[in-house]
Amino acid sequence: MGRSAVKGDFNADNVIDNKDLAILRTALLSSPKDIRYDINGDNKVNVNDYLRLTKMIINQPVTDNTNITGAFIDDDFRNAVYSLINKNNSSPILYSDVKNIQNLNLDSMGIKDLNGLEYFTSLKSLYCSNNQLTRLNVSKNTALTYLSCEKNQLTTLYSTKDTWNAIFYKMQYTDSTLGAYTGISITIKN
Ligand SMILES: [Ca+2]
Ligand SMILES: [Ca+2]
Repeated sequence: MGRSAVKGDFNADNVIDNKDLAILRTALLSSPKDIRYDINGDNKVNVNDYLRLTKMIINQPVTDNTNITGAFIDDDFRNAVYSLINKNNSSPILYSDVKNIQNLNLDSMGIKDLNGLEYFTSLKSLYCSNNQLTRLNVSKNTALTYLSCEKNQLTTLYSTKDTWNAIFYKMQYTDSTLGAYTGISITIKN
């Protein structure tokens, strides 16, 4: 266990994330229990510390320096982002790397999951046709006005009211002449 100024940062890499949870999980299984793993300050090391650390990780405010690499669970999407931001794939992807990106062209890249897209908070147009997406969540991309996502296996689309009402977007799903979206479940989150 290293030293870090960040509470719960057991591997001392200055972020609290799933790696620290994994270390805590191991600590919970060992005996006697090391009091340094007492996250909630009750002088006991148990599942409540695991729950507290999980909550701390989820509730972390996103800043420019937030390391969002772990959000990109799809290798092809993550590699596309690396090439877009001109970083090599041993560097962390930070929120500041993607937050100002307005256009994303991900056509025909074999992508199965666009987790991580939620950090593209300035995104105006998204092209992600000809991939293997089964769900698409653009509910955090509130600047989005254009979406092209045909030729996937989409069954679920999450959007927001404002984005949904943007021209060139709703039209794709309501104009039956486009026809490709029969059976898709659309969830409007606000
Ligand atoms: Ca850590
Ligand atoms: Ca505790």
